Amino acid sequence: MSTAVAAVDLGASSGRVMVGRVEPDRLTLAEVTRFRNGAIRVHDTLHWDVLRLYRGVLDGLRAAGPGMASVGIDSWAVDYGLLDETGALIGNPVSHRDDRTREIAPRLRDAIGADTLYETTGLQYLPFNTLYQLAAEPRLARASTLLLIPDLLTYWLTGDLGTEYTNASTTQLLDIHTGQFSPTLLAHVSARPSLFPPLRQPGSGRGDLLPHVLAATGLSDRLPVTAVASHDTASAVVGVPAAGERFGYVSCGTWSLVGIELTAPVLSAESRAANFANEGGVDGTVRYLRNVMGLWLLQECRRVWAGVPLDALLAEAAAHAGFGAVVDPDDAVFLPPNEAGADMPTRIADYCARTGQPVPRTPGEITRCVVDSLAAAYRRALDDARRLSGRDIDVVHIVGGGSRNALLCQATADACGLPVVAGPVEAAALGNVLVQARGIGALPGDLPVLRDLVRRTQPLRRYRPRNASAVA
Ligand code: LFR
Repeated sequence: MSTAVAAVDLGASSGRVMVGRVEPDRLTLAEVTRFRNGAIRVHDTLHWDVLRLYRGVLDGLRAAGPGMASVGIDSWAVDYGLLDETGALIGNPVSHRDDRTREIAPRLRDAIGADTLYETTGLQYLPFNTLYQLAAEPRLARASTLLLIPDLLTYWLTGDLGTEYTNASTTQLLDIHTGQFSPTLLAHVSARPSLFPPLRQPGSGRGDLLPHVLAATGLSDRLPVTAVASHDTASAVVGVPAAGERFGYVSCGTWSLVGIELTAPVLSAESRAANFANEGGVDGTVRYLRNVMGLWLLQECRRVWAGVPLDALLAEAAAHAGFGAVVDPDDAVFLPPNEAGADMPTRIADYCARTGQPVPRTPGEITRCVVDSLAAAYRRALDDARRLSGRDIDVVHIVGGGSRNALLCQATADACGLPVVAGPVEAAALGNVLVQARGIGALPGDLPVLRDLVRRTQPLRRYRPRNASAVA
């Protein structure tokens, strides 16, 4: 018998609601709605339009129709909404690309001590981690409750106040040794210990849709929300179709999250220096990874080159093999959106000029530069992960939207000198579906079993390395 669940997967550039159908030997996914997302600048602040996202979720549940056994929500990490004591949202959530933490983040890191912070949380330094956002948060004194984005939407759907664990692990406020919020770190940002509602584990129930939500979605039966790995990257890692343990992954969307899966964190000084994060995964796993700026670079360029189709860009880029210029995609100059200053093509050209490289000018040249830069950054991250953890890998899995980009997949295989398996595109939604299905008892199995189902049922493409890397 097949079980159908609705997976809500929210990304920085789009949100979608998908219906997943699960049987012991079948796993299908159908998109029922897709809606645009993007940060909106109002005066000096970049906001998320979270009510619009909520509407997208309600429309999606209506389109999914009756017959769903459960709903699960995942989204990008670290960003949050604040509730006052009546449960009302205080203002719109602020995007992590807002520059409000630029000065306070390094100051707070140094005040706490970068080594203490790493030993306590195991997280990489990213100036937008929730810890730093709270240090820059003028609304905090008025707030009773903080909810990460999927938890905020869950609260609106069912009334449940909780903090899902995998997403909580990205806040840099969770103590990796106790698995609980660190009172000391909360005190550093003057946050009350009660600010975060209780932790929820992936697979646990989060209540049923409220009566007015059922009415708004045209549904009549009881419909439970199930906690998934609500950090989209954690869901995507569940959806990696790997066999065994010796694999690296690139969860490739707006961000690229590059790493390996471990059973215990790596908290060494070398690991901190390499800026690796030990994020929480399902079933006690550790997502040992580094953030690479990802397709954001190309997405921002494409907003400037409006109208040039991606296929045409990639074909032009392919013709520029050996163009030669690479940027460090993680340089802070690439983090903000175009609106904040120079547009992305200009920032990339300036970087190449500043570093004495050939300067890419045309969209094709710039696209080539971005693809090669990402492949080189993936190689560096995977080399570091192997070295720092002692875990070797035989294959790189690229999942998410970027797995469709054949030029990037081949460049990654070439740069890493390893075979690349590309797909599934919707790894996060599949991970979301699988954890829900398991949570409601419709699918037995541990992570390898879930991944085996993905591997047997989803279309995948393989790329062989062509020559041991010419890319630095
Ligand atoms: C990917 C992601 C990354 C996180 C970034 C910001 O969508 O969730 O894992 O570092 O967005 O939240």
